[in-house]
Amino acid sequence: MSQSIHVIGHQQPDTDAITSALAHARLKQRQGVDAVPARAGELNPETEFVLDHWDVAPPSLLADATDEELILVDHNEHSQTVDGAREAAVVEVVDHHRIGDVTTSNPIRFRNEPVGSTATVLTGLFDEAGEEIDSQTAGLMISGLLSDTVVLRSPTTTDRDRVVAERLADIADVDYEEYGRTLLTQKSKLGEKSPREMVLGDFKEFEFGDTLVGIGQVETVSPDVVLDQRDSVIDAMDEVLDERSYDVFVMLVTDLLEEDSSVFVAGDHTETVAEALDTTFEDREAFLPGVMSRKKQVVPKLEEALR
Ligand SMILES: [Mn+2]
Repeated sequence: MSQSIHVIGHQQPDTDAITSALAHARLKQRQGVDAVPARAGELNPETEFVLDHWDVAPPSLLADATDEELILVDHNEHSQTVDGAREAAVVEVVDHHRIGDVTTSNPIRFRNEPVGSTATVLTGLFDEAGEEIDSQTAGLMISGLLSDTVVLRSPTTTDRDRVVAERLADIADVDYEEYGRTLLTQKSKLGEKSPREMVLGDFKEFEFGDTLVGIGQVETVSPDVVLDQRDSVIDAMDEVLDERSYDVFVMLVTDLLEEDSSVFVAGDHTETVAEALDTTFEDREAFLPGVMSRKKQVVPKLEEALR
């Protein structure tokens, strides 16, 4: 095949998915690989801010990956890949999530590490390749790292993330606390979003055995903007659950300053979800003290309970 390899993150891309596609494509290009960054969906306001800030053009949209060659970053399960990925050849994976169901016909490079962001993993790949990280690339990667770890506050944050953050901030010449606070504000721009857009903004789909599960998350410094319209948000969840035939739909509203979450539920398994998350739903809403991470504090518990 003579076509370019697409480096692409998950659907409903977040900042780490986009900046990792950009940074890893740069690394591959320096190694002589014909790789181009791509995206599987629209940019969120935080990511738009990041690309604007670092003066980087957004990756182009790949609407259908059929017959393409793909490097997956920031995900490795089919329920989250670009459309057509089942008919594509996955030639490499760089990720920091649970191992999903992507299979290949040939051996590939598969790099997965339990750290706070794909950017952290990628920094290691630059080092191993002996490639220098320029300040713009460091700016992209520190953005993914700070966004995913909620400025190193999320329980997903590891010591390595802290070391890498210091180093990338140094190369990019930013104060990461200050820059991180700006990112949080951008992430919280919910004002102009409809309930449906809130529900689908940062959204992931999982297959736990035969159970199809959607888990959305809004991370914000002003959770009341969402909680005040809870009835419309839950209506939007019911609508999406119907359209996509989910068995369970859970949505976290994470308060980035208080470091806790409220959760809404839709579907048939409220009792199971309540038990898994060690909470009680009242009128389809519950409170999860200390919960900030979908990946670490919610997905494993739901998987165990629903599979
Ligand atoms: Mn990530």
